[in-house]
Amino acid sequence: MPDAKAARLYVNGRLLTMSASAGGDADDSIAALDGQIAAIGSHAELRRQYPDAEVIDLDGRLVTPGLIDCHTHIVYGGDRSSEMERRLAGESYESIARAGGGILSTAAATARLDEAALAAAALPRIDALLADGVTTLEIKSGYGLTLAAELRCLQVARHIESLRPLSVRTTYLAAHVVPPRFPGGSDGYVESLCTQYLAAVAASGLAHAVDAYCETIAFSVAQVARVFDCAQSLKLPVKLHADQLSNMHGAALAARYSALSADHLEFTDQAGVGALAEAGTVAVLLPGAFYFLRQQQAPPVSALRQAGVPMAIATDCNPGTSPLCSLLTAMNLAAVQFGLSTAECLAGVTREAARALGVLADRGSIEVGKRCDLAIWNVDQPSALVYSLGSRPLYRRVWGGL
Ligand code: DI6
Ligand code: FE
Repeated sequence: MPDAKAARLYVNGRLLTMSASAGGDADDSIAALDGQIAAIGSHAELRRQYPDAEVIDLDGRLVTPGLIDCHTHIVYGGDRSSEMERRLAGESYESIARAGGGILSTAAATARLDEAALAAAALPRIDALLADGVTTLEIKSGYGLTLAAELRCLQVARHIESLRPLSVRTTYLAAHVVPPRFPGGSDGYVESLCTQYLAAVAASGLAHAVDAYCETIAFSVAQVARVFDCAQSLKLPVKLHADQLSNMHGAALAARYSALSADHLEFTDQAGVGALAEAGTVAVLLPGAFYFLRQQQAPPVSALRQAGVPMAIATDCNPGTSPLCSLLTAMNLAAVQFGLSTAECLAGVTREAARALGVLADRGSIEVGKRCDLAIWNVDQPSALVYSLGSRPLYRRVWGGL
């Protein structure tokens, strides 16, 4: 095993730092020490500063921050490919969900797997993301219908960090689906979330944030507000599945709670965009779900851009609406379907994705003092990462300096 404490120099790269401060023109090298970026400078400079360092020559390759997938539901059991056939035959996502398919069918399959089997099911999907240069991954629970099952999924998500060289940020997707025959229905379920489950998850230390699904087929604004009040009293930051299938005014709701992010936003109106801008909440665009559901109305990208709302892009990897395990593909979909520029796409999977997770202070750009998480690419120019589909351009990934 290489020693993370020893200095390593990544030299002769073309650095796309994604940082606000412009670096020197001659900066082509990065010194990694103790998992962090200790210095950025010219090859000669850094050799002088770190004469004993191991040197890795990048031969002029493009270097970006390691990619960050800031919205996934990647830990689950089962297979819903048959649902795709039903949808191709004309059934809607909502009607399948109402008939007990959808999230509930994944929940049933998830309940049948123990921790080892859940991790084994998730790993191929995670490995696909690693092959795209992902170094930080958000994973939501939400397919467990009991508190115990939710904690199990969060535990598995955390355990992924010991199985792969990767940082995981976990989110308790508290209000995702109402367990069947729950006493008191959805209100009863929200009551249990607020009086028991959220406190238990907070005490477990297994969640970095709390999420909810605000939709006609899921939870109402009033119900989500209750969950968010409770999360905030437990000092857990919130984020929201907002305005994906209808305008529930979810963006404004997320903004009201200073959410880290509001995700989807296909039906968000101008007032919602203004609220996000005011709150500094990140808009997380999920073009895989838009594509897979064959939606017609794209999120209000020009309005978001004009209002200065930061935009991130994620896979939303989930078995029902976005079976997508490629963040590079998500960038392409965001460019082609939503009209993001290639620069916006690249910021969306690095700096803005870090902002959406509340971890911008230590990752998301190549800057001294941040984690040394890098993706090194076999491409001539950054736009090539957005342009092609399925070309596997990653040369090498660096996580924590190694
Ligand atoms: N995230 C979700 O939680 C839902 N859609 C989305 O983008 C439903 C996922 C599912 O059908 O399993
Ligand atoms: Fe989602």
